[in-house]
Amino acid sequence: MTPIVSIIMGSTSDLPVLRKTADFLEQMEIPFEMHALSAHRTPAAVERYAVEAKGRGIKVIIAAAGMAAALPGVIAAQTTLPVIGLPIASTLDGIDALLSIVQMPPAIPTATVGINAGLNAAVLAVRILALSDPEIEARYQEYAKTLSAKVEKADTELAALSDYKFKV
Ligand code: RP5
Repeated sequence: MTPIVSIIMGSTSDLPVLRKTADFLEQMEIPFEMHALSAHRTPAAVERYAVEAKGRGIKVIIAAAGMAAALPGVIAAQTTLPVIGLPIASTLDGIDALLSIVQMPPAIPTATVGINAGLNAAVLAVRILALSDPEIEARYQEYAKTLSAKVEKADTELAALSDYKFKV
């Protein structure tokens, strides 16, 4: 199937975080691709990738990088696709990457998720896709229900351990 989400990482050392991203996209039955490209080490390949992504049918880009994380911004500068920036805690607990990704100049935004928030990057991509695809929307709604069910179950278990029960 033609991928509609593209996961790009600055280095394969970022892969452990991106596994959560890939797992959720798989769970939502979203065709995706993964590549390692670096804004600093392979700038020409990043440019080629960013310019061609939309024409290949990609609808959302998830770009992960650590340190002076230029990758999401450099891609966002060369495409009109939504780019989700995922800061990786490689050095300085990821604060360096977070600020590099989130502090984009006016008119070139990246939708930045939290440090190492691989799942959130995937969920945001799915929400964007769900806007124009009722089947993805339905699958996402089912997933969202499981989240409520989990908290309700945890709450019931907590209530069993104490006299206090929060009532709404
Ligand atoms: C960034 O530098 C990568 O995204 C990675 O988080 C970090 C370190 O890369 P490696 O030296 O592990 O390849 O560009």
